[in-house]
Amino acid sequence: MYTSLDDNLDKIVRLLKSNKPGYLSGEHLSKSLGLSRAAVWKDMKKLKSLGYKISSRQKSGYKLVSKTERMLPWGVSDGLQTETIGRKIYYFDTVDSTQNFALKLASKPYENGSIVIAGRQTHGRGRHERTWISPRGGIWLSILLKPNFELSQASLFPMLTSLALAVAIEKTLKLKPKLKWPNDVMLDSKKVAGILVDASIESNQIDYLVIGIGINFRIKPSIISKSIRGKKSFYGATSLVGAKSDADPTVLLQAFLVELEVLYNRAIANNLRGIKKEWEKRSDTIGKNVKISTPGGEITGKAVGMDEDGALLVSSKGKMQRLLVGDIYRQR
Ligand code: BTX
Repeated sequence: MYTSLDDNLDKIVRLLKSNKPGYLSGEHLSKSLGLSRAAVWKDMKKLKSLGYKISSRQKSGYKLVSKTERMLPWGVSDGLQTETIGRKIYYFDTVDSTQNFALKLASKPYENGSIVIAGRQTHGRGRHERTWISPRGGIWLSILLKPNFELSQASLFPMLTSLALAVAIEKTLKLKPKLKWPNDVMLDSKKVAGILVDASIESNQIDYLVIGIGINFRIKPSIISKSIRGKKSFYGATSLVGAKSDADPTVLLQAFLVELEVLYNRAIANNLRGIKKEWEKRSDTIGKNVKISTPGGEITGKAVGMDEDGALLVSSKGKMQRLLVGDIYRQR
């Protein structure tokens, strides 16, 4: 695991970057960092194994040729314009589920806003303990928040998160994703990202929330469809960018964290006006005839809108139903 507190690696990358395109001598690096030459060499080896291309020459030292695609903590925090979200970043090259690790962090102090990122997950989770396929090339992350909210506001978070992600995708990749209630981000009618919110409640207040976001950034959709074909909840997966695109996942991630913090602060200030409208504008659900599986049974009707808590309003058999949880199995 790497964290944003892994000082040496962060400092070496900064020094190499600031000296681009020249070489930095091992001696200069070891003096600036207060490390032995052998320790610098070891850290260089570590950085190379993390995907940084570093050229080393015996007489000249080290030169950064290109940065890594991995969303390492110091790369994500470099230039990140947020105050709370992402203040502390944990990165795993491989982990069972970022959600599980973030849930463990929840009991510790000073972790409000911490994020956990993984290069790949072996046991990624969707809602209701479904499997979330998380190969390399995706953005798999969890965000820990400790908001002072009432329980009834928990349903806001899938809405805020999916909206923030859609806006960030629009801004950074110039794509037009659609939102499917309650938590899917779609491209070409296929799922490109999913959101999961685990909440811990104490006496009707939210104690903490862990928001899990899975984004198929640069993956082969066939890997996903092969693994889950035939499941009722699967309606096709797609990737935001193709294998040959040079789009940088860190740019999208940073933009997303900024948008999310803006919306989160608006929710804290109870200024939700406009958010519902922004979500509905991108919605692929509103106005459609839908079939929804809910804990109370199946509902068929027309999705007419969403309320400010993120609940879906469905007109069914002459009655208006307000749904806080559910899965849409058909919409047309
Ligand atoms: P969901 O219940 O809405 O969607 C899960 C369903 O989506 C699966 O049953 C399957 O049909 C389909 N699916 C699985 N993997 C993919 C994929 N990569 N792309 C498209 N469709 C897929 C959505 O739950 C919540 C996903 C949250 C994932 C994040 S990743 C970081 C964090 N850690 C973790 O374990 N989960 C969250």
